Amino acid sequence: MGDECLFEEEILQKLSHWHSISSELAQRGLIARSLRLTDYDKGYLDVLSQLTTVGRVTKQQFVERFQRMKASNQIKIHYIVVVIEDTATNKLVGTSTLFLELKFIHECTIRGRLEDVAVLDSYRGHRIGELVVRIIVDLACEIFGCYKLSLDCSDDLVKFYSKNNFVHGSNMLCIRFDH
Ligand code: 16G
Repeated sequence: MGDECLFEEEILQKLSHWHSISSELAQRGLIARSLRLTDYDKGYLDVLSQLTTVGRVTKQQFVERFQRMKASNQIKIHYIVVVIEDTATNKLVGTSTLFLELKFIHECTIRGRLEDVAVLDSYRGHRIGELVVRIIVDLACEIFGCYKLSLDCSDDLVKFYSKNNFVHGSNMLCIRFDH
């Protein structure tokens, strides 16, 4: 099984803040990159489980989901999962996702959704969350030309996202299905 990337990592280097973001991460022994097929073994799901319930996901399920996202990206990019790796331990310590939603409104625009932002407990307090969010904001604005980038989060994280340039807009409501 090759070490495939979910998206072409070169796009990260085109971001206007890439140099400062990657240098700040490098000072902490960290790198930002695309999610890779081998990240099941590097603790990707452990990082996500800091955000919410992940449940039992086998390696095969992970690979199948990854390949489905990648196949979709090969038609038109929709799933950009960025991960932060500690180069000393080769383990993942943070992640964030940009989902690109195609719209008819605003002359067939694209809406970005910031999803699944998580940083391992033991790595908090080092600005990793800010940096990983900054990457997604820049991708949405500079690379994909999104007209807006939105997110939903728990009440205790409103302050964090407000500090990172998000403003309260519309409300988020949902129906939870009991499968
Ligand atoms: C947060 C996440 C969202 C994730 C949800 C899962 C961000 C900005 N938002 O709202 O992406 O899907 O948590 O929570 O990371 P749930 O399991 O309660 O639906």
